[in-house]
Amino acid sequence: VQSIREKLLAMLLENKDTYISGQMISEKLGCSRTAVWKHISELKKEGYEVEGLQKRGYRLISTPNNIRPHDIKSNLKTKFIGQKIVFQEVVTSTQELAQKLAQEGAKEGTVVVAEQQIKGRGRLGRTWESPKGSGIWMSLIIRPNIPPFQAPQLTLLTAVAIVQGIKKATGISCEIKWPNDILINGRKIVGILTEMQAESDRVQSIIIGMGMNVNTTSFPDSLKQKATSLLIENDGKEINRAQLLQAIFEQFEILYIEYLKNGFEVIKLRWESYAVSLGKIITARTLTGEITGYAKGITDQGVLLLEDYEGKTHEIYSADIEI
Ligand code: BT5
Repeated sequence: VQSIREKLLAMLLENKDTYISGQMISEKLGCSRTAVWKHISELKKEGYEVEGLQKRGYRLISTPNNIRPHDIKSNLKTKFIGQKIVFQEVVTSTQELAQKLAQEGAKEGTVVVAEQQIKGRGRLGRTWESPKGSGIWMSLIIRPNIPPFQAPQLTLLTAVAIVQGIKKATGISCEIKWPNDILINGRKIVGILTEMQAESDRVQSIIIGMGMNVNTTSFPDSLKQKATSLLIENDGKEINRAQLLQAIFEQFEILYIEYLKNGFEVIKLRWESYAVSLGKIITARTLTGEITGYAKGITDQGVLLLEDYEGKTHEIYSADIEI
């Protein structure tokens, strides 16, 4: 259910090029004109520029770069992905909060979004830099009816959704590095962290964490060589984060429904078309050691196939890849 604020924003966005009268808004929203005026004042406080003319009504001039639930949900064209958003200014990790909500029964498609993470995490206990305001730090809860061994497919599906969402919202092309990185010109722009709660034969919930450097202008020294942001790759032009999120949710939902209906095949083809690591000699660092070889492809489960110099093919379930 949309809140009044979401409905109001959706109306203003739809009528960006004209004025919409206070009378019309109050009729459509079913609230008084004073209430409309109050909601508009609230939006202005958040940084929305709204022009109000006596006889003509209201017109939206510009939107701030906020990612509050109503910023994301107004005009969001999905059925369930992102339709419930839990927003926090600061969290330890959106993964932690999402896990808690999932255990408490949160619906599929619920998203946790934060402006800042104090303890953002990567794989294997690594740190994920999540400074305030510039990025998108979020976790999505899904509940697919699949066996646990297929869960890695969801990381790959997410990567495809993000690449397509970024393209739709900004026109920028990205590449995927198996299993969980999205790169531009060889530098990391997005990291994905998939965590699962499961019984032996059935997934209960999968929490997909996504960390995206959107309007980041600079990185700590340790990341300067390996990280970049959409803003940096967009000639310094700021990206609207709410619109980017909408595009990613919409792409995710389309792919996810396709996946549940017809399996991994179509997703796999898309993934391969965006992958940088396939068909090359790469080194995979796993917990048990290092293997260098030719990256032949991925299996239907999303496992990487690496052929070493002796012609033996290894199945790599999780690793860091060096190209
Ligand atoms: C990842 O791990 O790439 C998964 C990152 C997932 C982050 C999201 S944010 C929302 C949700 N909540 C969380 O707490 N986490 C998820 P991994 O492949 O292990 O890569 C981690 C490595 O990436 C670090 O060791 C750094 O080298 C590098 N790194 C850290 N912060 C970065 C950043 N902001 N941009 C690019 N690279 C970064």
